Amino acid sequence: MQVMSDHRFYTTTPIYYVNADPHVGHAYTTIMTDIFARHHRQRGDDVFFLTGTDEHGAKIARAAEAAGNTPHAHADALSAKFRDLGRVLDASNDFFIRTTDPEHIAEVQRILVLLHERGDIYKGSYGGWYCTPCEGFFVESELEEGNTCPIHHTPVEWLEEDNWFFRLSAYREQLLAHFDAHPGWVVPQARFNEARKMIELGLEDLSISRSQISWGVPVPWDPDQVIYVWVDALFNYWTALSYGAGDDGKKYWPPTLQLMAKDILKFHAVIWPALLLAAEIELPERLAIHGYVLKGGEKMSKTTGNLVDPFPFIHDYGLDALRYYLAREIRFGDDGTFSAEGFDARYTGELANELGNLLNRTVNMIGRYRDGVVPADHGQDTALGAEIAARTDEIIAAFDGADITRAVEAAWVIVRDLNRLVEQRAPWVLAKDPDQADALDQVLFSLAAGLKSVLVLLWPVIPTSVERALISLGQQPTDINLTDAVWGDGIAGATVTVIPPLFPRVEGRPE
Ligand code: ME8
Repeated sequence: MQVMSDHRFYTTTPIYYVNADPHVGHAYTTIMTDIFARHHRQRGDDVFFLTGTDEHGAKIARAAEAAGNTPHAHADALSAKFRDLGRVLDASNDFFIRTTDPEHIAEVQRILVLLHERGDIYKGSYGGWYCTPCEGFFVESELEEGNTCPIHHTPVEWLEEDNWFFRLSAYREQLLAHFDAHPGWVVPQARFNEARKMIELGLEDLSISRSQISWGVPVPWDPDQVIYVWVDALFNYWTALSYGAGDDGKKYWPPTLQLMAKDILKFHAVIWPALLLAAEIELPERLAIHGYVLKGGEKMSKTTGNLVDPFPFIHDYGLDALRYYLAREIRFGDDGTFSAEGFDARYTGELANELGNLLNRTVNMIGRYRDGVVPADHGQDTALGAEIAARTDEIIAAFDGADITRAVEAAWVIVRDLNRLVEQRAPWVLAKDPDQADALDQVLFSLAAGLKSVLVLLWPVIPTSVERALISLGQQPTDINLTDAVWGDGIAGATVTVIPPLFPRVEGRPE
């Protein structure tokens, strides 16, 4: 088992638009990224986890106007909501970037000047169908019936202006070569193929400035124009390190794993690497593209109005229930449905009945039969120890394959094995027969040891519950490292304490 490393791990969420309140879709990416970040910290990696808000562009300017506010004041208020959501979600991000940060603006301008000087930016005029919710152009063939956006299903607008252009088309060959040399750089494979196809079919140069809006980063050599919001936004992953990660922040470059949903695949898998190639900056190692959280069969979004507010679920069931449900229910990479019934079923059936009860029974039996002290190992359950080692390797491999759901499933196999152990060995029967004292010791040891291992493995997903449970098992839940998941480590002789249920019964549930 490889658990120590001297690797850096730089992971990012998209920076979210401040046009509307956060919803479960945003919570999903932030939680998944947090799970990766925590897992890598457990491996001893030097982790930097970045999230933040995307605050410029027509979409934000319009939202501010509709709210009767200035874009700046509007962005301040909404950005604070995203920052607060991160705190509520227990996101362990190391920095929160705002694209209105002066340091970000200065660095984006510096890079643009560089690209301009190198001849990668030129003046031209452009007419095209623009979707403001996407902040992107579409060609006619991509539109849906009635000139509507294929992502938002809302009308697009014809936009024509003199702009600055980035020679995206000039990077076609280099991009294809990068895809071919790095087959795992976009996962899952279907998204890799989709992005490669977009490049193969040909790329048009990209309009990277706007003259008709003023809410943005000014083009340094042409202050009548502002930089296209996506160019400004994409560079956040780079600029944040220059002022948000300490003096040697750039040691984290390039990003190890960038998460996002498939709606912004083209921006990240085509435009982003081309901009980096032009700026002669090393490309990210991997983009992990996840699916949509659906409600009623549709992507949850402001435009469709089918938003789920995460707060009532956190209030009623606790944060870890939300983290667990999203990681387990929605197969990472695929679309998945959020439903209050499904949420309740996983909470009650798995968290409360399988994990919570297991801890409760184990601690109670150690209390009753062994005065609250975990007995010594008699070496009869090495098969269970081997099973835990194998599952730990499986979890590491699942994370390396960007498959959070498989990692949770692998940990849950251990939870179920331990429940089976209780039923098969029936400690309450062994306790009645003094000749079975060693057998009782063994089962109580194995339950405590197995629980400790699986809790350590589940820590990235349900950190608060795991910390409480470890305390109940007489452990110190600081610096929870993957090496702590090794079978039997530091558990014999520990004094256990009964705690209130980890996942208490919930009466009623949010809609
Ligand atoms: O696109 N299911 O911001 P955004 C899953 N500012 N994930 C979802 C989701 C859903 N229903 N809804 C939102 C932007 N997300 C740009 C990004 S990055 C340089 C600029 C998540 O507020 C998912 O990660 O529209 C998606 O890609 C992102 O929020 C879009 O957030």
